[in-house]
Amino acid sequence: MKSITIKDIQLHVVSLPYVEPLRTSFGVEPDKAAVLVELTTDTGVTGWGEAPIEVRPGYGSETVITAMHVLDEFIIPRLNGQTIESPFEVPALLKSIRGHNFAKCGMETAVWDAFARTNDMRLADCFAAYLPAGHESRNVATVGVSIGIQPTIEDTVAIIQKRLNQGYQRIKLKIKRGWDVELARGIRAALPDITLMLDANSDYTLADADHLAQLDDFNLLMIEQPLAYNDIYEHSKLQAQLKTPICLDESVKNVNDLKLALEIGACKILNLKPARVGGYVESLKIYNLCVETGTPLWIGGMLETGVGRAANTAFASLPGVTLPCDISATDRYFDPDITEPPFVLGPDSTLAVPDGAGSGVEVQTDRLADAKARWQATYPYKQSEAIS
Ligand code: OSB
Ligand code: MG
Repeated sequence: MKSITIKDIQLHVVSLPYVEPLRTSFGVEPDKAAVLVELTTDTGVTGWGEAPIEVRPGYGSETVITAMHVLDEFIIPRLNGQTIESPFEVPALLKSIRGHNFAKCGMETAVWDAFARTNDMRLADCFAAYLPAGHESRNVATVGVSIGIQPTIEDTVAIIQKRLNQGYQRIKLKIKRGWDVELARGIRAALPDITLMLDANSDYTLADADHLAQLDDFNLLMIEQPLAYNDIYEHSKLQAQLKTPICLDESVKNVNDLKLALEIGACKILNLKPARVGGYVESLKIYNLCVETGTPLWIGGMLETGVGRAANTAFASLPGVTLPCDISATDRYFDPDITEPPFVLGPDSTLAVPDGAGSGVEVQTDRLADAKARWQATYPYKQSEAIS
């Protein structure tokens, strides 16, 4: 494969209005925020990446401002001017920077995109080139939809019905303390046969084990991240008391976290968010571990713009991703998104991998400018004032 030499890296902070915000156990953000990384090579090829950051340190510890700081002052200087033979060199170049996985993922994704475009390959085929034979892209990703906390069970049934009518075949509901067992009972009474899972975003403690065990009655595909965002140990104690498989999200930050979790029985399924683990190089290591251990794997989402969604869809098209992913069609998130073409839900709850080289989507300059202006206008220096 042809190497790339990085000539320039630009950052863009954007804000987009959500078609429908997502309320989780830790709150709701009214707008989508992201830091986009635009990389240009010495041959004039452009690659894009997204750090799908949030304004507050709610899901992870990073925020828009920490990502800007670390990208600008530490990550970009280590990559600018470098000649890269393979995207696998990026984590090594960033080794002296600890943490900040979302920021690193934004940078690494831009490298992958520029690398794939330089080699006139789709990103999906570029990922597969670093996997054992037989792991070629299926050209589609099987997806579901994540539904936020609603005011009532009736409202929840109505929105699930709308998503089923649109063609989504796997429903994930956000839960929190006090909004769990009765919710599951109500949904199962109305919709006994749907493929249903719950995501707690770390709202419970091990003392809630008996309460959570009541969820075993509702034929759930899995329960995602019931306990602390930084815990693996107590999840193993909880899994021993539940029939419902636990899926880890927040607490798996690298391949070794997953090795530990599997060895002690802390989860049976993994939600892999490439941003959470620092990018697609670490994601490929995790993918291989899941294949070797027979661990069901799916790709999670952070309500990405089209930039992050395209890269995640490419990864989700690999055959070792065995369960439906949290990557929904563009119209579930933004109208319009900043990239073209949009992702449209296809047959059997799938999104197609675009045909074009790299991520296969193109950032629209006018919409990027609007989204940057929106960030400037919406968020004052003290960003918490804008969301509290
Ligand atoms: O826990 O999976 C989560 C969004 C923001 C923060 C955390 C989570 C989510 C999602 C979004 O569930 C899924 C999507 O991108 O559609
Ligand atoms: Mg989750």
